[in-house]
Amino acid sequence: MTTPLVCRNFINGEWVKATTGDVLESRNPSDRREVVATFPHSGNIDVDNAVSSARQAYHSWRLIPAPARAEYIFKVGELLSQQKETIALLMSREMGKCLPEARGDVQEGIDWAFYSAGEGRRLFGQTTPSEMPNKFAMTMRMPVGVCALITPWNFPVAIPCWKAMPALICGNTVILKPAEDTPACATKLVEIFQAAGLPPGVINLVHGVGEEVGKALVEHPDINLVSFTGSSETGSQVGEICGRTHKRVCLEMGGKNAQVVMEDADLDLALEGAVWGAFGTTGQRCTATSRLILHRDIKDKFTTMLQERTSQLRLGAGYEPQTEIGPIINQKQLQRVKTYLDIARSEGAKVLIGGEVATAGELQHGYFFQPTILDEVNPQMRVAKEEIFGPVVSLIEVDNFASAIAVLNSTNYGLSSSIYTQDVNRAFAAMRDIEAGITYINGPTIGAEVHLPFGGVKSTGNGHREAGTAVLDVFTEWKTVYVDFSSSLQRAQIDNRTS
Ligand code: UN1
Repeated sequence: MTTPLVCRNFINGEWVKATTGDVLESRNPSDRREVVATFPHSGNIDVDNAVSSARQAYHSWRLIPAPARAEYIFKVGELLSQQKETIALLMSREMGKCLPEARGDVQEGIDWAFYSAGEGRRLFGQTTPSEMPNKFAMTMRMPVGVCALITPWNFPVAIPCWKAMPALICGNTVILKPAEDTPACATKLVEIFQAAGLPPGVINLVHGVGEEVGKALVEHPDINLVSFTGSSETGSQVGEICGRTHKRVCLEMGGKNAQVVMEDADLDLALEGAVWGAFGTTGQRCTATSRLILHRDIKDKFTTMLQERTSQLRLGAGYEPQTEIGPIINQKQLQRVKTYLDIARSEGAKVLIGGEVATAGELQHGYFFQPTILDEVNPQMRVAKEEIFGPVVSLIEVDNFASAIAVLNSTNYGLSSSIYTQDVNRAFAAMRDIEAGITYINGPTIGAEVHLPFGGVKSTGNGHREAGTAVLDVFTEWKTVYVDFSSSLQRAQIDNRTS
């Protein structure tokens, strides 16, 4: 056990306690006896202070040329690279993911820094002919203003980076409200932004409880934009408040992602994809594979292969070298997974393997759930429709390609999707017909790259995309500029046409 890290809020370039004086604890999900960090239980005054600091900083930050703003982010990337191992270790203790995955999480932040730093020299607008002579027309991107970034615990470095970095390069200032489960990771990340020399107030960090600090930020009249990643329940509330208070809002919510395995698939490849997609990060990715849609001709064989491979997976603390499946983040989520197992049983699904909380030996001190396969699931069951966010995958049998796609599309969500087939015609039909923001052909549902749009259709999102150049449309407003150099009043064509 190590001494708990003492986290503070970061407001206007200073590390400060909550004005309430209260603190909360972040515990190790692999061993709940260990307090990883204490962090401020902030209140409305802390939120007000952070918003006014970000507003103040905005006036000058937006005027710094974008290539110069991007240089700070490049520096963040360099510092993150230097501290990758330390932060990954901390993440594995605080959030539970296996060390190689924790390194991957930090690497995603580094990739973001170097990718988005280049954007400082692009931020392209358009020039286009005017309909009038001696008149020039163009578009340019403007920052939106002060942005509240509300981030989840499952990618505690990558997601804050993929929101904050483009937001800052576009000229906005930000307030990060990280999940209550990962305050230490957020603190280390913001320390790096500070070390990169960002001016005071450009990035602020306010810790606390979502229903208090998150809500206060979303309701705050001086916030211009909210970018939220988290549950659909909370996302709906965030969207409602932002609608009422006229804020731009980017929502990234749940998924019920499926991998289809057709009868012509390379089954060994599909197996590796299914195990990684379903059980990587203990199934706690919004892109995790939670349904396997299996063609009836390969169903039995594939199920046997999957069961055998799953039975070999080793549970443990993420920082133990042999571990393949880490803990669930907290008691509440563990209870949620247990409840879904009760629902599955009561609806008639068959538990092929797993299905219980794991308590053997050292596991008793953490929140572990056995990797679980549910068989005989039909698309109407709740376990086939609702997000579980744990190491549970449901098997659904189909007769042909058309029903595979219909079953895949039969949920309210539409984030990630995958199909394993050797048939190029089916692959292209799947790309066209699957209702999801991301489709993988012969790859698992997880593994999105930073320079491509990330997000989902239907109830997964609200039409925005993060990552890639698409994220610039979240963090900027378009300005259209007309320059008339004719020295005369030229009415637009609509007001000028004779016929
Ligand atoms: C998430 O699924 O919660 O696509 C984020 C991936 C990662 C990000 C996942 N780049 O697997």
